[in-house]
Amino acid sequence: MKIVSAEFITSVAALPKYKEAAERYDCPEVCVVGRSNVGKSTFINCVTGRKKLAKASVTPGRTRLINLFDLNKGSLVLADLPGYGYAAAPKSERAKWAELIEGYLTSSVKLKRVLALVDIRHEPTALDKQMLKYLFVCGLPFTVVATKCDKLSKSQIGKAVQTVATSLSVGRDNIIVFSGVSGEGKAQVEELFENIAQSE
Ligand SMILES: Nc1nc2c(ncn2[C@@H]2O[C@H](COP(=O)(O)OP(=O)(O)O)[C@@H](O)[C@H]2O)c(=O)[nH]1
Ligand SMILES: [Mg+2]
Repeated sequence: MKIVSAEFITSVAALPKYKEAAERYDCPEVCVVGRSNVGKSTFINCVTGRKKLAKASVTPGRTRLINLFDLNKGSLVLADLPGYGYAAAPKSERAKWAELIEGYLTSSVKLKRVLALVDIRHEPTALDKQMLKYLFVCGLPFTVVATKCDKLSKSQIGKAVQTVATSLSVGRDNIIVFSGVSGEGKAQVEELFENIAQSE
């Protein structure tokens, strides 16, 4: 699915507000999770072709909200979730984010796929592994997006993908190698969105 239109719907800071917002649309939903600074906003901007749709920031941990975007006028909703693992955040705040993310993941009836972003350059973090385990336990379909691949050479990418696959116990075919800079992997994401949008 080529994304020909992408529009910001709303930002919500709490689950009841999310549910209220979700009642107003009737299409499958895909969400983006990952630690703060992994490249979630950049991913959304690249995939939608709109450079400033999701705010990509140099200061990590700024997104404390679920941001909802409409793709192709009611074909698909994309949810940008708050990043986890921002160490500088106060513990109470981190707990609040975890509650929001977990609440969303377990109660969104429209959610059809979770895109779990990891940095291809690094071994997935303990929190990445925890997230993947959580998705698995909840029975939520997910695809791993290994991002920032423009930072590695071709041969390094092959090795790095294997590391990610092993570390997260997922098959290589469930990993999309992606770069928000070069656009690598964008076609695969479009194909995925197409399948999800048509599954309704
Ligand atoms: N080279 C490169 N940098 C990226 C990529 N994706 C994100 N970044 C950079 O990583 C930082 C965090 O990105 P952002 O999208 O704000 O991450 P978020 O916190 O997960 O939303 C920014 O400085 C981005 O420019 C990528 O694919 N390649
Ligand atoms: Mg962001």
